[in-house]
Amino acid sequence: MDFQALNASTLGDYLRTLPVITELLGDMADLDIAEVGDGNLNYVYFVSSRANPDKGLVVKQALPYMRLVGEGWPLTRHRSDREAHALRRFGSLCPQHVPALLHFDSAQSLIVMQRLGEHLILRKGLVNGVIYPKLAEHLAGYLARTLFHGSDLYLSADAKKQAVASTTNSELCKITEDLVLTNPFEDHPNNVYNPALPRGTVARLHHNPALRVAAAQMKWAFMNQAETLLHGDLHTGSVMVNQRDTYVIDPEFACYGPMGFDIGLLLANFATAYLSQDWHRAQAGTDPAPYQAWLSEQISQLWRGFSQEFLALWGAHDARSGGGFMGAARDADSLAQFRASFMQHIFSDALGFAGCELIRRTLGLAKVAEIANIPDDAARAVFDMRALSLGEALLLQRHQITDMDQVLRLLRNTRMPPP
Ligand code: SR1
Ligand code: MG
Repeated sequence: MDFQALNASTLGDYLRTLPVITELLGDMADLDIAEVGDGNLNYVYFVSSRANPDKGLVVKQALPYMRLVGEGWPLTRHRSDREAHALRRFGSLCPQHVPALLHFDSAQSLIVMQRLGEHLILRKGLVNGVIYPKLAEHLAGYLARTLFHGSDLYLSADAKKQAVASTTNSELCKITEDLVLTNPFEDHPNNVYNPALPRGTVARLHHNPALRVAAAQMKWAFMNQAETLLHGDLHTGSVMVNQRDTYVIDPEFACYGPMGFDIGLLLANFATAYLSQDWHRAQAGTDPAPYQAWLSEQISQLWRGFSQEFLALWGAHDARSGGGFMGAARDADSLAQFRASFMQHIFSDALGFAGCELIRRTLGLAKVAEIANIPDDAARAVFDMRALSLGEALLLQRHQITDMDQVLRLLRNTRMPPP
């Protein structure tokens, strides 16, 4: 069948042709189909049978353009192949944190996956001040397992090179290279920002040579450090949660890149959740401090849990394989030094990418709801300025900061930068 852009009215007939879906939903006569996507790129549907409403699934289709902008920003549908591949790969490494892929049709760029009916997008939960007891532990485990197993620390040199070649995702990488790592640092027509932001603040950032150099260094790292298979867009809108479970969704940006990228994006999005609490808790008439303390603890635990599990996977793999990356004849001191420098390298990259993410979510095209939804421009500008200030500090100080306590101090002390 030639590619067809489906919609809530035509999707049912397509699904009825698939025995696997009939088996999953049971009665296909009367389907309840609703388009629910609020992402920037694709269309997403919830589908269930009215006869068995408790059984549902999610259908995601990539159309040949970017949803946020429309046909004026064409995109190939290749991203759907990349997403299906990444769902399989990450699902095999962390089945408890990745929705099951139930059906993939490359010709229709259409993925059917497990419906997480009892889970909410993490970003929304954080805006509402909800505590998720296992969140940091789960995300740390997901990061350690996915980032370790895609790398040369685990794969054979040949398998790793094959993996790099077969996961090329140039079109979505280009979006990241432009929208995250270039345009927000220059005066560019893609940028959209709050009219209440002082022009002087924006101009100062755009004309700060040290910041421009740092952003260019992060872009270079993203484009050239093919360290592991990344999720590639791991913000809090790519995570679904409830009190028990944590799922990482939407890996269409998956590509080989620096390990610090996924960690840095998450860190930045926890930071915007933290900074915007002053607004959201004030709206709810409650004190932001306890929830900010919980968010700080998540950030600490995320890094601590990630490092511990990553190093444990590394040690266990070396022991099993009788050598590992440094070879069998390595001595304990050089191995310890290599591991420590390796973790510090991931950490500084993560801070640099977190800085880029904070700046691009403020000056670039795509926003974060916890700040963008503050309705009053002047009130929102306060939080925009804090995000910029923290982003700048993380980018510029990424090589001097050696632990997460320093990051949390910066976060706590983030104030508006001078205009
Ligand atoms: C214009 S939309 C581009 C952004 O949406 C995706 O979720 C990624 O974050 C990307 O940078
Ligand atoms: Mg997404």
